[in-house]
Amino acid sequence: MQNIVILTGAGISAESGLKTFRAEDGLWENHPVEEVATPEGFARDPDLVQRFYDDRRAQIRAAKPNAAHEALGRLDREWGGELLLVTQNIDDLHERGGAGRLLHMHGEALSAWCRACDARHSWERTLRDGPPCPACGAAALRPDIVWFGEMPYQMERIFSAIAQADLFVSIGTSGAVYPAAGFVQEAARVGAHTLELNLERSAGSGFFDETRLGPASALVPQWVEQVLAK
Ligand code: BV8
Repeated sequence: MQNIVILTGAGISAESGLKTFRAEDGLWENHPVEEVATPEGFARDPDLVQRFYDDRRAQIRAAKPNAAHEALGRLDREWGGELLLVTQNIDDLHERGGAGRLLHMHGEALSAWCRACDARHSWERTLRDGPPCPACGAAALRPDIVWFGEMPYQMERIFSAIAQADLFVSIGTSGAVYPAAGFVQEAARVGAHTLELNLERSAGSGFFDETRLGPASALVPQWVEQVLAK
């Protein structure tokens, strides 16, 4: 077993204190998704959306990677085969957990995107006060986030990694949002073994060869130990 593709969702950062989306006190509870995570919502009320992501950016900066992030960092350092960690999360806890072979398919909270000159800038401050773009000076910065109806990032790289995968592992995701929710079927189609690590069964559980239920901070270090022991 050489080539591994891992998909993560909000559940892997829950134990770092970052809200998930669909839990009862989830992110979508207090902010209707169409208001804060669509280009239409941004056009309608940019201040509401900028404040939503400014708050999340501050929460992310205050958060710390947990044992699940750390274990994936270790796997990345010690795994001699191909490895691609695809996250739906906009936080940087995978990077701070030591992962390098990583991509954010739905964007990053700590990045700002200029709609005037298309430049992207790492961004730790707020955007609500309309700061000028460091490259072109225009007050046209938006969160560098993939909103609903927008094309996720690096889809070719993701599909070519899945096409070579021997093992596909999904961690902390409800399988409710596409195209991410469809990756397991693609992995199964190319003959990869598919494993789900999640607190509860997800919408996609039926597509996995194996599902292990429990908190990521316990399941992920256990699984990484197992894989590296082989
Ligand atoms: C697109 C960034 C078109 C913003 C996000 C096919 C069928 C139906 C609908 C569609 C379809 N194809 C496209 C659509 C439309 C839409 C979609 O899927 N809608 C859904 C609602 C039905 N998809 C899109 O719009 C996508 N774009 O398709 O573009 C296109 C195509 C070609 C060309 C041009 C355009 C873009 C979707 C991306 C939107 N942006 N995030 C932000 O973060 O604010 S999505 C966002 O929601 C997350 O990134 C993530 O993807 C999703 C949330 O899911 P999870 O991360 O799984 O979180 P959730 O809370 O749901 O679940 C947490 C899980 O963790 C639970 O299972 C829980 O049990 C578990 N858990 C909790 N604690 C723990 C734990 N597990 C372990 N340990 C714990 N401690």
